[in-house]
Amino acid sequence: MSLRVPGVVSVAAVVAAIVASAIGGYALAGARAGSAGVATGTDAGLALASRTSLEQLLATKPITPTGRTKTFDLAIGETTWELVPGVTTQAVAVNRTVPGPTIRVTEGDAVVVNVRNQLTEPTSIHWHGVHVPNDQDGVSGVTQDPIPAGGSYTYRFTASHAGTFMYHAHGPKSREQIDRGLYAPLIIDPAGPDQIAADVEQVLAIGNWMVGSDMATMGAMSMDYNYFTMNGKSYPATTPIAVRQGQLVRLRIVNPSQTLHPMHLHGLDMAVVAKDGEALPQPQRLNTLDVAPGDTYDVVILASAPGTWLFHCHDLHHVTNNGVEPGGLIVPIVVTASDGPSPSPSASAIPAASSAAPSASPSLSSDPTAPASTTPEHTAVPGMTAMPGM
Ligand SMILES: [Cu+2]
Repeated sequence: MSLRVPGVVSVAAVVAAIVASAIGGYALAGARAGSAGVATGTDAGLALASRTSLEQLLATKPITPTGRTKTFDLAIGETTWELVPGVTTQAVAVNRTVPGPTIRVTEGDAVVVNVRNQLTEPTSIHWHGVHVPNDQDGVSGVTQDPIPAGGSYTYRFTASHAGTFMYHAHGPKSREQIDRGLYAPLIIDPAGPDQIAADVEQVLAIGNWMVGSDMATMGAMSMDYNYFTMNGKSYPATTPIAVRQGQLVRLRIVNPSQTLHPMHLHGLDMAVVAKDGEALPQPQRLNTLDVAPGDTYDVVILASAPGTWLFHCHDLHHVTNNGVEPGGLIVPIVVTASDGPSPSPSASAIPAASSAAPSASPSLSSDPTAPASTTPEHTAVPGMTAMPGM
């Protein structure tokens, strides 16, 4: 555009003002996103990346195969699941637990997952965030035929990169199946040392439920959720996280549910260190983290002050059980004074994830109640995992 024509100059000035306004708005949006932990730099929203820098950012990182194969057996079927004492529902569970057993492997491992569909409807499993061969991506009707009722499918992929991921239904009934519990964390540990070296680690998988509804017949847009769970349980049945003052706590949050959950921490701050498994270039300190559908986050908390600090969703509909507060997405974090008694095991959310996990077996199991089985050095356990020293 020419600046030699006065009329054009004034138009250009108006355009410049509009652009400046738009940039301001975008910067504001960036700041909001930043508050949710997704800022990627000090001037996120303003810096223009080059094609070269973007290609570098998105390049597939080479991985070194470990030479190990980890095999898991997942049996998908209906089971009666208790969300909170006295409230049960028919869940679509993996190995009869909600969430399903955490699959935990190391970057470069060969992963084999035998899925048996014991439902009366088709399904398939998607490895959310993992870079898998296209025909292993688990999308019914696109990358594979659905696994029919009574059928089986074996997925094979390499653990592509370290991070917090998940697996969930991706068949023709994925909405209902996920809402009824067909999801689980999938954690890939780095091949090298874990730089965060937290003292305590806890996986938290969020779920929304429509209890009392006939989910098979309700409209596709129904979002009448009335129970909300962390690792399959609604408060007060959620398991508190018990730590000692001064410990560093790593939370791996996965949200396979279909709504946003602004997770707020009382009394302490969190540092967001990774989103969708990808380490953020700059960890961000905050007290409320918007966890959108499909998101995973790694956050770190320094348990600097003793007390019972709530970690809860700030969409307050989500801290109710069928409309009654308090309930739903509340997890107490119990920090014991450094000179006080050790955290009580009964109040601890930190069962040691070890090869002694019940029913875990290094061999393939035909028992549908068994958690995912794998080799002894990495055993998946149902529901929560916590690995001191991770
Ligand atoms: Cu929420």
